[in-house]
Amino acid sequence: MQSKIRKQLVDAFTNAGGSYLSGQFLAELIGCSRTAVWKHMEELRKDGFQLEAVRRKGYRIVSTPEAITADEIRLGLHTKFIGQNIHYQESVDSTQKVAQRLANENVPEGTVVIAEEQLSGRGRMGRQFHSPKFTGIWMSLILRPNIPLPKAPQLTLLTAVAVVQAIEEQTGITPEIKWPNDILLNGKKLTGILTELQAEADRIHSVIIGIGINVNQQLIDFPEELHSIATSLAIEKGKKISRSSLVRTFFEKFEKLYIYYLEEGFYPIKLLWESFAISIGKHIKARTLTSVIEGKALGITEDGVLQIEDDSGEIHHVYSADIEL
Ligand code: BT5
Repeated sequence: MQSKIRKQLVDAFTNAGGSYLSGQFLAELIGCSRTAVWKHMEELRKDGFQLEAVRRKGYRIVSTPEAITADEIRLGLHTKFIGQNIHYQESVDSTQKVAQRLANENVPEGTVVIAEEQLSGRGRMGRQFHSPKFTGIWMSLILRPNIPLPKAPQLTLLTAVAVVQAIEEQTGITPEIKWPNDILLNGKKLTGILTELQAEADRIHSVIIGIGINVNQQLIDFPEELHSIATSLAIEKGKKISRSSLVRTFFEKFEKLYIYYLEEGFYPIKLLWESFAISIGKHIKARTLTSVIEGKALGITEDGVLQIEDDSGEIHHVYSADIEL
């Protein structure tokens, strides 16, 4: 639906204050047929509006979807800098792209870009990340840590720990982490993390951490090819979860871990990470860009590199790969 029509409809219902608006009235308002009005209303329904349609009376909005605007999130947020500066957009191609632009404009550390939907959400290596409207948390966090370039992947692991802690606190469910960037629930992907860098020589200018959390999708909201591999918190819990509370809790957990990390180094984070990791001690297959390494996952090094021992006892260091359990 064009955003202009959508705004006209939402404004009309807001002004009507809970009363019914007839199909005829709405058709005249936006200049289309009554069948087209019906189609627009179905789209609003898909976007999370709860609607009521009554013959001869028309339509009424019973409830609007929970938004994750800056105001909504900042209310009751207890952080020093993470999430204190939020750029909210209803629709973007990718929050990573917006964050990259902002990072070049020297916005403060901890600035977050968050959107209700991404039209071309990105995964690693040019893959797509499905990010439908009003259902999940699609955001990018801008950091400027004073750490050497090779240590940047540690931030992906730190982020995964913060996401697990936030989900645990908000829902009572403890998901598991699959190295390096997936968070799984009952074997299905709940969250993906994408860390991108802006650096000169070996000096980090900014680290942009993209986080996509499936929150309130139902199975039908996922495209067919993800049905067997993806899940959401609502599917697992059987009820909707407040996205803004989850975002706030994530910011608070993240900030604590990040400050701790900058002061104490990676070791304490590594221990937390390992306590939530599923692959450690298991036989796994790591597909890198150039080879496949099979063996027992021993753990991660101080730098966040995965160690795999193959059948001949040789230990491999894996910097980037897709893991099959
Ligand atoms: C990732 O890549 O999992 C990183 C995803 C990062 C997404 C965030 S959202 C905010 C920010 N802005 C962006 O544009 N991106 C970041 P990777 O490990 O390459 O996994 C991608 C694969 O996950 C796809 O090929 C699908 O198989 C699967 N997938 C796609 N969308 C999914 C979803 N919503 N839930 C679960 N799995 C999904």
